[in-house]
Amino acid sequence: MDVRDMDSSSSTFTDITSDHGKSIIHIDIDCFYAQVEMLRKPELRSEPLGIQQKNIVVTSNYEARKYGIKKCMLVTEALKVCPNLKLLNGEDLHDYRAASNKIFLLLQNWKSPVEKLGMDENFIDVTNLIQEKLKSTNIGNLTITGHLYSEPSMDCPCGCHTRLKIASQIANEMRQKILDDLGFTTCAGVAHNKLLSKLICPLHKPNDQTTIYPEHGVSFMSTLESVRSIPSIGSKTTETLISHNIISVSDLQQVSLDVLKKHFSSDMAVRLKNLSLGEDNTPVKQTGRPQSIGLEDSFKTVSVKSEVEEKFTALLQRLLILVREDGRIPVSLRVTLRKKDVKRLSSHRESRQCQISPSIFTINSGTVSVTEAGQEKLMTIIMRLFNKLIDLSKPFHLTLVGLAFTKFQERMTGRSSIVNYLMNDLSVQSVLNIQSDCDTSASSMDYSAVSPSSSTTTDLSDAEVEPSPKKPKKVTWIAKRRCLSREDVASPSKLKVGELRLNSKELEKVSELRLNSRDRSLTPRASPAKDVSDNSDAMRDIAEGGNCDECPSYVDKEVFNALPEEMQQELKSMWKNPSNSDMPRAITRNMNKTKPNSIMKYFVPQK
Ligand code: DGT
Ligand code: MG
Repeated sequence: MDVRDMDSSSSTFTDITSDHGKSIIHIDIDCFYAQVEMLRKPELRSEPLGIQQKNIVVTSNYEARKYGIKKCMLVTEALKVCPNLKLLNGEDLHDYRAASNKIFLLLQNWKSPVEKLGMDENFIDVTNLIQEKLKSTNIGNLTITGHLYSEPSMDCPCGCHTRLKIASQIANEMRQKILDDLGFTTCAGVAHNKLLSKLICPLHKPNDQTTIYPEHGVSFMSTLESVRSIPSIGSKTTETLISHNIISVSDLQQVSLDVLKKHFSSDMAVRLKNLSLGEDNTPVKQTGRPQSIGLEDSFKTVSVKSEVEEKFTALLQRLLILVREDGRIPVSLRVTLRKKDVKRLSSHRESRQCQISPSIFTINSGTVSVTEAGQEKLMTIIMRLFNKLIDLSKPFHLTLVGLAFTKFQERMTGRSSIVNYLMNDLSVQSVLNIQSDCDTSASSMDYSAVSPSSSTTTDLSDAEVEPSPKKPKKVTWIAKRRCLSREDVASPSKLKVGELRLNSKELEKVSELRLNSRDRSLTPRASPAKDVSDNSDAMRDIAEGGNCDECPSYVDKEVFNALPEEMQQELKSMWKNPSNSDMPRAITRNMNKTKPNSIMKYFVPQK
């Protein structure tokens, strides 16, 4: 009997029943850290190998697993079961992260959304790719590549079996490419949703793949012994479920929705029920850059402030390497502690975060770095946040400290620069040149897209720790200049280039305006603005472009017309006089001597 039939309210708890439209692949690298080490030293392949972090073996190769080495075994225990276990220190994650990024990049080749999960797992939504392939595939000859969880009794009328067969072939191609190009063996799971693709993936490991058809979701889920095996069920939910005697996934399938609603919110109860039945409609979201970059260090106990400071100093050093690799400038810092609490069964974390000034960071030859003074400043901020979390007048015992940069300022000097939205591309370059000549600070000119914080902790209003970076204000100015008459807009004297900061929503708005404007424009466009490093080219373009009475062809006339008369006049005279081709340097020299009504005053970096 279908579990659904057991619950009279089942028809109300799911709106995703029989939606088999998607085809999702989940790929997981076999014994990931161990494979990275074995690729570096192939002689390790034939030996039992464990990767050690602190006193724990976090993973081992399959040779070691034959001896009974399990993930997260204590080193002492592991050496008991396998005395000849070769141990390598895996605390430096640099190479693992680099390998992880290569795999993620390689998977982009299939032109389908790829969502990275942790270091060695990726979801790929191949739904659209399959639609394309179906046009040229003889579906009569299709077979599953790899294993099939269970043979179907009949074909599903929606065609999902055919689609999943093609998906299994794509999964095989992907795994082969990862092996050929990067040397990693992998496992894959193929299903119509993320949940089933992830859970079915390890069924035949290592180096193999499994496909499951939608109609077997319920029976497969019922084989999972613990509700904790369901990826989105965390320790708290598990605790609550167990306390109500719901231990296995089968228990969760059979409990009524009404009972679940007594212990969870209505939405959560429905979600739990759906998951237990193998139903999941969460989309594969293309992974962008991480929303936060953080590191944690756990230990037995630390109860002295100076020791905490040492831990934070070491973490900060490592974190700054990650920031350099990432290339964005952090504008928010979070400190996390785990306090030892004998009264509570589960450990708990507390966090505080505050905004930090982007000026702490410098950019040298395109690389983000921090001076010693900057590092001291960061440590002062970290310890202030620590003081807010810990009452130092009382004894404290910590088992973990963590640091994370949680928001970033994008350095947009290329295609996405805000100035792209102000003017056409060539003139954009010239504006950037003014900036690069006038102002060497990291952020004065940059548009900052502050990514949403992934933090779930309470934000601390911490103006006293560091002044907040300015909130975006200028988008309305730009937007208005795109579509409103001059009388409608505020005085341009407020436009200081240093204030051009947009958040992503605002950027979208401006982008939309810009696209509309482009659609209307008949002017042929120059190629997109490059990262500006060569002033002379940009200025030559400006000088050569002044062949029109009103303004050069590369200037967005709509924006130009929205400028105040005085500004238009000044620009026109500048374009008429090619000798202005050395303008940026002239501006630098004369910045403090500009006439009261000079256009230059609008480009003075904000002090
Ligand atoms: P697999 O997939 O079963 O063949 O083996 P792995 O090693 O790939 O295991 P997986 O996919 O769960 O995790 C990927 C890597 O993440 C693994 O190589 C080491 C690391 N890792 C896994 N679990 C833990 C953990 O509990 N703590 C720490 N520090 N690292 C872990
Ligand atoms: Mg793995």
